[in-house]
Parts: sequence; structure tokens; C-alpha cells
Amino acid sequence: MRSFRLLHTADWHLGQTLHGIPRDAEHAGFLDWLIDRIGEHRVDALVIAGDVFDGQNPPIPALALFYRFVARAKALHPRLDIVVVAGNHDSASRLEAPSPLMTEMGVRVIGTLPSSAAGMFDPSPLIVPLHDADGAVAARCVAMPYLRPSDLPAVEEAEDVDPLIEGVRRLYSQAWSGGRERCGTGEALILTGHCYMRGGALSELSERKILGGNLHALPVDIFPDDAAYVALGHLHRAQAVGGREAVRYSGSPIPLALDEQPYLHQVVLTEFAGGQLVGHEALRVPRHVAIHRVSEASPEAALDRLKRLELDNGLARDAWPFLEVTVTLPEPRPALRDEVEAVLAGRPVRLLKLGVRLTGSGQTLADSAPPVDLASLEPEEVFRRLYRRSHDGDPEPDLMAAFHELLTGVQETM
Ligand SMILES: [Mn+2]
Repeated sequence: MRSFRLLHTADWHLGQTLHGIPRDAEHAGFLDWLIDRIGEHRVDALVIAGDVFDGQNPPIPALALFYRFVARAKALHPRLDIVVVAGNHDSASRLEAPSPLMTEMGVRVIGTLPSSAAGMFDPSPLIVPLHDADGAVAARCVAMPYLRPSDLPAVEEAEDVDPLIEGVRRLYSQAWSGGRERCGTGEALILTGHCYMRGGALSELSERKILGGNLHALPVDIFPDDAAYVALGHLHRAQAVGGREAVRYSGSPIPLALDEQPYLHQVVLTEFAGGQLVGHEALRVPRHVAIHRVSEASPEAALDRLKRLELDNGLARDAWPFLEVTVTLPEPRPALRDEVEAVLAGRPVRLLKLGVRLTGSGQTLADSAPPVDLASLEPEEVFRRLYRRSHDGDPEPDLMAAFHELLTGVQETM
């Protein structure tokens, strides 16, 4: 029996900057690598599960990277099917705008949920046939984009039912039924999603909690058991969900925050035969730019570590490693930045962040709260802290839910 190979990736965040540094060179390196893997592994279909771009209005170099990638991938591998869905960072309509051209090229881009003339959700445009090397349909992809609260059907209030989760469940169930109806024998039914699943390991800084945040993390059983594969985006750490090997986040191909440095950045190569998943393999993405994180209990120790950092003098400037330095201090040391910069002067490394933890101020270590940098707090946490100043305890779930709704609204217009 002929097998069918699908490559699953997500969360490219083209156009992202890290502490002001553009990531274009890293993204270009990843995209070249990806095209080589498509050839090497004779990949039949590529699924990009959302957050192609970092922002609603991607900068020109990011747009150029994306369209150059699509054109090259299709020129080198004309029979490759490509499916792209929007994530919460993407502008759904901007991503979809060139889709007449893209569809002609065999690239399906889904930004928004299609609806029928009567305004009802109509899953048929989301169901994309995927072909094997002989040109036969080997799989159907139900290409669900990121769902906004306004996409969800109204669900009557009932006990033990979260209306948002129930709304998502109903949409998936309709989309799934549509896919199953069209699926012939021996065809794999594949789903996409850009969402936050319950039990997922989160990177605090660079993944926005979406669709109401943690309160509305989705249970894995919204995906039917007979899904051959569910290609997820949103969480940047690659992982299977809820103990189901066929429900996965591919993770992002590059670290999008300094604390994502330890992740194993990868894309997922899956193989299907007779409509079933028969294998999956992580393909590790080579790191174009290294991240060094130095954390020491005294400035002397930190400066010493920095002096001894092994750095490669032969690297091009856009491949110089990123550096994060965190120092514990008994009292403020205004000259610290100058001291650190003096040690690094002329060396092939880019200092992105110098963090200080103060332990002094006459309090004991245990009762001195570490100073907090506003940018390192999630909006939910800022709200919670503000609430605690004037009330006893934490805000009620209802109030948090209202806050999440506002927050989602603001983030979507950003
Ligand atoms: Mn996302």
C-alpha cells in the first residue's frame, strides 16, 4: 500500500522581533531547511497550523519570506499540497486576501470560518483533499483556523457547560462530520486547530492565552477518537496532548522568547497508510542563532562567566548569539550595565537582556519580594494584583472571564 507523508509545522511568527532584534535571518534559515526536508522525505503535504506571521500587519521582509517560500516550495515540488490556517496573531482577512492566486497554485489558505448564504457555518470550504505521489486523494484535511469568540454559536447557559468550550465543540463536530462524509475508504481524516488545550505546557511570555485564557482551555475530547491526526498550533513547545500521540503541537521552529531556549524546536513528519497514522518523527530544526543565558548569584561571578564565554569569531553578525544575563545583588549597582558591556565589548555576541534580582533592603530574603518587570507579567496577573490591592483574595471566575473577554477584544485589534 502507498503511504502518504504530511509535514506539520506552526507558529512561525514571521516578522517577530526579540528585544528589538529582527529574526528574519533565522526564519530564512529555517525556510531553506524546510524546503530541503520536503524533498529529502518526499513529503506529500505541508500543514501550517497558524501564527504564520507575528502581527496583524506583517512587515515587508516577513511577507517576502512567506511568499518566496511558497513559490520556491511549489516550483521545486509541484505536487506538494499546502494548507495554511490563521492563528490568533494573524490577520485572518489579510492572510486570506491572496487566496485566489494561492488556490491556483495548489495552496489553500483559510483565515476565517465560512458561512452559508443563510449565515450558518458551512464546513465544506474547509475540507481540503490531499494527494499522494500518484495524484490520488490519500487524505482530507479539515482546516479549522483559530476560532474567535464571535465565531462560536450561541450556547444556552447550563450548569457544568462552559459556553465557549461547548461552542468550539459544536463547530468541530460539524466540521468533522462534513469531512467524514467526503472521506472515501482508505483516506485519512486530518484536523487542524489553533487553540490552547488543557494540560498543555505553556511558555509564559510569548504565547498569548487565547479564547478566554486558562479558564477556557479546551479538553482533548473535542477531537473525535477516529481522527487520524490533529495538527495543532499555538503552544511553542512541541508536545502530544492528553496522552494522544495523534493529537500534537508541532511547536515553533525557532525560540520566540529567551525562556524557550531549552525547547527542542522541530517540525513533525507524519506518515499514513490506509487512512491511519502509521508513524511520526520529529525533525529537529537547526539553531541559526544560539541563546546563552547566564544567571549568577553575584556580579563578580557573572562578569567572570561572561569573560569565559566561548564565542565563535567567524560568525556573520546576524548569526551572533543572543545573551541574557541575570544577576542577584544585595543592593542596586548602577554601574552594572557598563561593567557587563565592557566585558562584552568587541565580542561576537548580542546582549538582549540584563536582569537584576535584588535581595537587600534590610528585609530577610524570605519576605522581600523580587522586583517585578511589568513586561514580564501576563495581563491576567497584573489584573489579579491590582484587584488584591483593594479586595480580599482573588477575583471571582465571572470577573476574570469578563476581563478575558475584554483582553481578547483588545488583542485582536492590535
Ligand atoms: Mn498563537
